[in-house]
Parts: sequence; C-alpha cells; structure tokens
Amino acid sequence: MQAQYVPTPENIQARQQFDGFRFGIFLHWGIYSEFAQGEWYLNTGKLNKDEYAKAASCFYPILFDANQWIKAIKASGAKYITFTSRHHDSFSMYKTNESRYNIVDATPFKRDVLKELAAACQKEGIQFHLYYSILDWIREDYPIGRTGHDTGRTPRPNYDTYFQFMKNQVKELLTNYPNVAALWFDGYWDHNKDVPAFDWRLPEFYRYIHALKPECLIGNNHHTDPIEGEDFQMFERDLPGENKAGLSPQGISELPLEMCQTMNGMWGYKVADQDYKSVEELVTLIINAAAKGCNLLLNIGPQPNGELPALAINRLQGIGKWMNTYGETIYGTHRGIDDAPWGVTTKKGSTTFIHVLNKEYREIEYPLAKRPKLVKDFLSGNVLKYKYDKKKKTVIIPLDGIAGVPDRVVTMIE
Ligand code: FHN
Repeated sequence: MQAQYVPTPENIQARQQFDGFRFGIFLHWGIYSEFAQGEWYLNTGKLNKDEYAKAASCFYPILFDANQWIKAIKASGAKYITFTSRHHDSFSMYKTNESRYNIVDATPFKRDVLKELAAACQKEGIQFHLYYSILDWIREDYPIGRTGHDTGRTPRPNYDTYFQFMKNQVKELLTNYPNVAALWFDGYWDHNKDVPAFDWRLPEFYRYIHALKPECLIGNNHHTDPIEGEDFQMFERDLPGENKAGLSPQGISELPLEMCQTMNGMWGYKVADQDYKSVEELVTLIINAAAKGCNLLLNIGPQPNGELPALAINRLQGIGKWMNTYGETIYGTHRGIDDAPWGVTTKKGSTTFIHVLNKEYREIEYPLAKRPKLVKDFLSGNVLKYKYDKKKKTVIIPLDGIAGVPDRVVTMIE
C-alpha cells in the first residue's frame, strides 16, 4: 500500500501562487495547424498517419517569434501560459530523444519552440506550463481507446512501454526546460468507457513526476473528481459547478481551480472559425471565474505561419486594457458571491469587490452582518452614500454615476 500523497511545502506554495493568477493563456499549436481544421483533424478527417506526417516535412512557421507572443500575452494581464508539448497526434513540439517525430528532427524549421517559449516566459516573468497528451493516435504501443482508429497503425498495445515512453518524455520536459511549473494532462477520457476499467497508473506517474520536481503542479483534464497526486483541478468549457458543455460532471474540490475555454470555437487553428467571443464576454468570464475562486485558461490557436491570429491579439489587447484598471479586483482574490441577480463578488481580506454585471440595476442590496466601514466606486474612488438596514442586515448601495464596462465595480471594506 503506497503512502498517501502529501504535497511538499514548495508545492503548497506553488499552488497558492497559481491560485492567485486567475488568468492564463492556453496555446494549442502543432503540425495540425497547417491543415487549419483544428487539432483533431487526424482523427476527424480519418487521415492516414503517413499522409498526415507530410505536414511535419513542410512545417516552417517563418513568422514565429516567442518573444512577440509572450509580450502580447503579458500585456493581456495573463500570468501564465500552457503550451501543447505533445497533442493526441503524437507530434512533439520540442526536441525529444524518445521519438524522431518532433519539431527539431522532423521539420525543416528545426527550432525547439518550447525552448524559445520557455526563455521568453522566463524573460517576461510569465509562468510556463505544459500540456501533455497521455492519449496517442499514432504510436503502436498505445492501447487504442475510443479515438484514433483510422490512422493506419498496426496496434501492438503495450502499456508498459508506452508508460515508460511517457515517463521519459516528462523527464525531458522537466529537466531540459527548468522553468516548467505545471503539467496539464489530457486524453484520459479515451478509455472512460472500458470494462474492466483501464488503469493509466496515474498515481504512479504522478509520484514519478513529484520525485523529479516536487513543486511541479499536476492537473489532469479527466473530467472526473481529482485523482491522488493532483495539485489542481480543471474544468473544460464550463465554470466549476456548471456543466452546460457536458464535459464537467465532476464535483468541486479544495484544490486550486482552473477552467479552460476557447476564444472562438476550436482549440487548434481553424481557418473557417472566425467566430471569436467579444472582449466584453471574455472579461465577464474572467470575473465570473474569479467569483468562483477559479482561474481562466483562455485558448489561442496560433497560425501555421507562426503568428497569433489578429483577432486573438485584438482580444488580448482588450482584456489587457480592462485588467490594467481592474486587475486588483481579480488577481489574488478569493471566491465570493457567484450568482446574485445583479452580479458577483470577489474578496481580498476585509475588502469585497462587488461586480455589478447586470446593467439594469440602479442600486443593489447586499447581505452583510454589520455596517461596512467604507463603500466606494472602485474606478473613481468616490465614497458612496450607502444605507444600512439593521433589521434585514443588508447594505443598500446606490449605483448612479458609476461607470464601467462590462461591469460596474464597488469596493466595500468591512
Ligand atoms: O481532445 C482535447 C482537445 O483537443 C483539447 O486539447 C481540449 C482542451 O481542453 N482537451 C481535449 C478534449 O477534452
């Protein structure tokens, strides 16, 4: 019987820091970007793996500039990135000795973009996280699950060798790129219908990772409750506790929380999908996530030429403008009220930031045990003349004259 996972003090500290970030950028970039049909094209297009691999032989993202990406991301107010080191298509976006199918050995570009991104993050003070798929659509030793049936491989399932391969790759990631602060696993659900249940040996995998780097945060997009050894919990396309997209039936744990969402509809670059959420919608999502004590990991699918899409840059700029002013009400805050008819709140010590998202409200009633010390308009700093109803134990806050898009923010000090 293995001893239960006890995070080290460094790991606990890393969790706390991560929990304060509240906003990060997800980057889905791989040779799939060249087809411009999203990151699942090998599977959805029922492509043969050797035909697909031709995308590697002409992958030359001439406009890629890690510093430019990270500068644009930093200006948005994001505190970290999560980059796809290897997606389901088996292609490693870094120099690995475990497979020749990687960006340095199999493309004319020959540059280790992971190294460049790691360095740019280091320079700009952005935390560096890596996505890693435990599901593989090409390797023969991967025990095929629900997806990746038509890639033309000869199945030779051997989870022992595949598991060893993953361990070796993860070791490379943690040792060759020292600023990797978190690993974000994906693909577990490929085997979630197996009878008997498939054993990914995750606690063993996590023990291996934590032995290499105890402070490395581990998260897994398995859509279930946290598994022994994980350091943060994630939700896909929904806020914790919501399950509109049908991918988040899990409960909410005490671990730091992260929700990931796309800017348009797809994770990897899809040329036909220009349907980007507005800055207002995205900022609202950041606010709602913060009110639930949750980080938003917002995705961008970089183009095959190495640039971030112009619409994505536009959204980064818009979010950055808002974060510049209102960041204090988001970063390092704790969960507050997340479902009032007028909006939500975030908290920091004795301060509550009241985010009035509903434009129709001229005043709000806020439940509070005793009269607050001070209530003011966050933007102007003007003190607001509130009323306190002792019987109902509510503060009545007038909103006239308070400006702000997408929300009006009131600071209340208890
Ligand atoms: O299949 C992947 C998908 O391509 C993408 O990486 C997302 C991100 O959360 N995760 C999987 C779907 O659950």
